[in-house]
Amino acid sequence: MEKTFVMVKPDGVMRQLTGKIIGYLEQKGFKLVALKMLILDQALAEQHYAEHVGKSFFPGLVDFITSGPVVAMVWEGPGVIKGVRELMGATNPAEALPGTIRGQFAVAISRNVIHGSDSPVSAEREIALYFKPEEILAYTRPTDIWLVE
Ligand code: IDP
Ligand code: MG
Repeated sequence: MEKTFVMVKPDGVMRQLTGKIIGYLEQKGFKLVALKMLILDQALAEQHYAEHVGKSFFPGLVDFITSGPVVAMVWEGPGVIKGVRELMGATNPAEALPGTIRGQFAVAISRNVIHGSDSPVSAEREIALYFKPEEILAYTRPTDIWLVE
């Protein structure tokens, strides 16, 4: 089954939005299969955001993402990679549609509360950055028969 990497960023944790964000993905029907709380060090932050090295916002982004705890997760479900991106809303919360996580909970691009992998290649890379294979759980929910054909 398709998997993606999702992270509640330090602003989301500090603003006590973790439960709401997890609840939002749970209500949709996606399955939480791995979760940990951690504070990123410089090296992990630079690896996580490797594609943005050299951009003007990169130093600020690394400072921010290492500034407090994050909640790192793996979510599973049909179309979960694109599905989570759509539920997150646009990168800039000013452009995120009402009803999306960023549309509801954020106003600034540098404080947009959630990260989600943007492609299958990113998902695989990001999951491996944060989780060992044995930390990703396989289980059946009683609701699976009502959610997945
Ligand atoms: P994404 O999080 O929607 O995938 P990316 O383009 O991958 O967006 O950028 C990673 C993160 O870097 C964004 O979530 C945002 O927090 C931050 N960011 C992106 N563009 C800017 C910018 O122009 N100024 C400040 N921060 C930015
Ligand atoms: Mg991105």
